Amino acid sequence: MSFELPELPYAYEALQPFMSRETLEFHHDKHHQAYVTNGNNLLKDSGFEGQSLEDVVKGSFGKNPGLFNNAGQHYNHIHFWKWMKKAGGGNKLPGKLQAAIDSDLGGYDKFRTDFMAAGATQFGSGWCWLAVKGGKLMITKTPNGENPLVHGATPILGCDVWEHSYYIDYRNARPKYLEAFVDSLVNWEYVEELFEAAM
Ligand code: MN3
Repeated sequence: MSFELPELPYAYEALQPFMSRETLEFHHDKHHQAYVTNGNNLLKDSGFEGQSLEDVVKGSFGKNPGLFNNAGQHYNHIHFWKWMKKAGGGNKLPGKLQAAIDSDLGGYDKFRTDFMAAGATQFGSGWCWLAVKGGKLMITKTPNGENPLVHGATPILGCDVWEHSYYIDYRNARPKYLEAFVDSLVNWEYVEELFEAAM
């Protein structure tokens, strides 16, 4: 099995004005493609050939940093494209997910504040996450290409806070980008799908 760049699930203009065509062209066509290309080169003779992407990510963590960084970022970005949609975001969540956010995270408004704070306080490159661990929702953040999979949790929503994800549209204003992501881009139906699969 080798890594392959998936097509974006929408047109390059679909997320405007919150995320521009130019950002998606660089982020998907250049950055994600580089993780795929480098990951495939590093997969050769690594001992991880033929494993699923999730198993490569979990197995290479702490053992093969070059492969891990690229496989981790490939996994993260496959989902990142699907975590967004045109006219997404906001507080209209599917019922089961809403109930879990109420019981585990203190409700939608607190989730929104805490998720954005996790992204804003991740020092340098990384991701903020909504994940499931032990049947409960949690908010967390990770550096670089790391994700909750390597910490025994299942990511169900993640926001890329590497500068390549927001600098063209928001310059240094990471909090504004996080606000746009949560309020106007999140594909809650996909988050619910992953939530149900993780429970
Ligand atoms: Mn990225």
